This record gives sequence, C-alpha cells and structure tokens, in this order.
Amino acid sequence: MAPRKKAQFDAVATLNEIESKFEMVQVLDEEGNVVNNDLLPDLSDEELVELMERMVWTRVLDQRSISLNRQGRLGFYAPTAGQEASQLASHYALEKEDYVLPGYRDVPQLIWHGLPLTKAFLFSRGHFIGNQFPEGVNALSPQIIIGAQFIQTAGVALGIKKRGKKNVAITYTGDGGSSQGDFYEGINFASAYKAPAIFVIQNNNYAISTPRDKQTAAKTLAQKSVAVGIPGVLVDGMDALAVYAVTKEARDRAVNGDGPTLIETLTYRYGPHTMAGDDPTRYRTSDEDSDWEKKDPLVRFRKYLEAKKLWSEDKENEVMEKAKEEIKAAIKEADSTPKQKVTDLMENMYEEMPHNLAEQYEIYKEKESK
Ligand SMILES: Cc1ncc(C[n+]2csc(CCOP(=O)(O)OP(=O)(O)O)c2C)c(N)n1
Repeated sequence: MAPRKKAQFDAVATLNEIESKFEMVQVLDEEGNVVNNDLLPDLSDEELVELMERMVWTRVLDQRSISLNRQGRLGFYAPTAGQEASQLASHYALEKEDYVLPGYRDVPQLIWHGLPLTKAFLFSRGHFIGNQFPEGVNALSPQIIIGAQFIQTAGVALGIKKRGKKNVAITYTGDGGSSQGDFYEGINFASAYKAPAIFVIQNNNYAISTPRDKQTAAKTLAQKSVAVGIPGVLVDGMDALAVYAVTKEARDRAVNGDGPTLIETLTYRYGPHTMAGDDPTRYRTSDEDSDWEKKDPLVRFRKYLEAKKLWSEDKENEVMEKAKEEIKAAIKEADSTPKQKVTDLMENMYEEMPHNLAEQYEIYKEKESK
C-alpha cells in the first residue's frame, strides 16, 4: 500500500489545540480557599451575603418543592439542588432590566428576577396565572422544548440592541440541550448580529439518563462557541464566585457592543431529572454522587464566608426559617387561587378564537356556570 500522504494541514492538531485551551475557571476550591485572586469579583460584604442567602433559600425551596410534589400539591418539578451556584451566581451578575429566558429547571432565577413564588407554584400546576408575569419582570416562562430558548434569546437580544438599551438577554439549557439544532442556530444568529446575549449551558453531566459523553464527542461544551466566532468559557459551576465573575464579564462585553458569550458551567443535580419518575440510581453510581457532593456550592461558599466572619450557623438557620415561612405562605396563596377552568385555558390561548373553538367555548361556559 502506498504510504499515506502527509497532511498539508494538520486538522487534528488544530482541534487538539483548541480543545486544550478550554480549561476550567475556578476562584474557590472545595475548601473555600481563593485559588485565583485575579478573578475574585468585586462584591461588597453585603452582596456576598445576599448571594449566599439566595443559594440557601433556594436549597430549601428545592427540598420543600420535592415534598409538596410527593404530597400531590405541586405538578411539574425539576429539582435544582447542586446547581445553585450555576443558577444564582450567574443571575446575580445581571441587572433588573435584563431579560431572563429560563429552561424548565431555572425557576430559581425567575424568582430572584421578581416572579412571585405563588406564581412559580401555579406554573408547576399548569395554571395559566403561573404564566402571567408581573409588569417589570423581564422574563419568559420556563421553556420545555429543549433548546428553543436559545433562538428566542437571540431574538430578544437583537430587540434589546435595536432599541439601544444597555441590557442583555440570558438563557440557560443543559448539556443535552447543547446538542439541539436550536442551540446552534441561536448562538450563530446572535453572533452574526452581535446581539447582547449570554448563553449558559448548565452541564450537569446527564440529559435525563444519557451521560454527556454519549451525546457529544466535543471535549468541552464551551468550545462550541468557536464555531460561531464568539468567546466561550468553561467554569466550575459549583463555585459561586467563578460563575459570577465569568457572567459579569460576559455581561460587560455584551452591553459594550461586543456580542454574545457562551458559558459552560460544570455542575451536578443531586436529585432526579424531574419528579415524574426517573430513578438516578439506574444511571449514576453512589460514588459519583458523593464525589460531586464534596464540591457542593453551598459548603464551599459557606467556608469562604465563615473565614471572612460574614456567615454563621445562626445566620443560616435564620435564612432557612424565613424561606420555610415564605414557601408556606406562597403555597397557601396558590391553594386559594380559583381552579383553572377550560374556558380560562381557551381565553388565554387565543387572542382571536377560531370559530370551531368558539362553539366549544360557549358549551364550556354554559357547563361551568352551573
Ligand atoms: C425538543 C425536545 N426533545 C425532547 C424533550 C424531552 N426531554 C425533556 S428533558 C430532556 C433532557 C434534557 O437534558 P439537558 O439538556 O441536559 O438538561 P437538564 O434537564 O439536565 O438540565 C429531554 C430529552 C423535550 N422536552 N424537548
């Protein structure tokens, strides 16, 4: 056999070189020690405490939501424990006027963006009021179609740009979502138009039961940015300060007119994919679970704050009690909201009802009036 011709251009070397550049950004190690002083964000003591409060509050919300779901008092719920730094520290880098386009697991960011908790519970129950956001809450409802929010974000960000606003649109998907066509279309379009968008892939290693390495051969998900010509960054998603730092940088770039950024947060969900019945013990080992628990975002940030004398057990208990009270009040309010009627659903679906449905609408109206 003739010897293989030497390649004129070593594409493999190019790939290897690009892939090797995406190293994980970290600020705090697992013991809460600062390992990268240059990236330490410029947050005041009050802000650091506020971020920790949000993470603790959200962990309590997750625990309560799981119980409420098991009691049949909530509907759809996608657990969030383990992903608090990825979700809340990225959100903390935003401004109130920025737009949030969440995936179904990203209800915490919506709440901290101003969505009343009662509405989050009503959303879980599939009640239309859960999708009616108050004026000034710049956000869309959680997206269920995997990846679709990436296209919507490109559009929202372009709208922000056309209006000359100094704001961004941020969106979140999972590792599985980064294999969807919508994902690529969204980041490509936003890049071509230099739209002020921040695209976050929360890589929790599994798309339901499919491990991340079974759905893409890419070494990192952040490197997918290269193909569309935007900056990409791989960050430790269990490290609140690192997530905050890279998102803040992405936001600064976007509002300065430098276009979108793709961020991959390396994280883990402790619970099942959703409460609809998957069993993580069938696709993950307990060793894997405990390895990730050692990286816990709350533990790490707590250690950092305790060393600075900004946090204590009493403080944490106080936040947890407050969270429980607020959750109790919100679920009570959700319980007292009138049940959704078929006519409510129809009225909220159409601005102009098609004539065949208009007939059915009248029938239901009649039935519901009895
Ligand atoms: C277009 C589309 N295909 C399939 C599904 C079913 N589905 C729901 S969640 C999910 C896995 C998503 O995994 P990932 O993007 O990693 O996000 P994670 O849930 O881990 O946060 C799939 C396939 C869907 N909702 N939409």
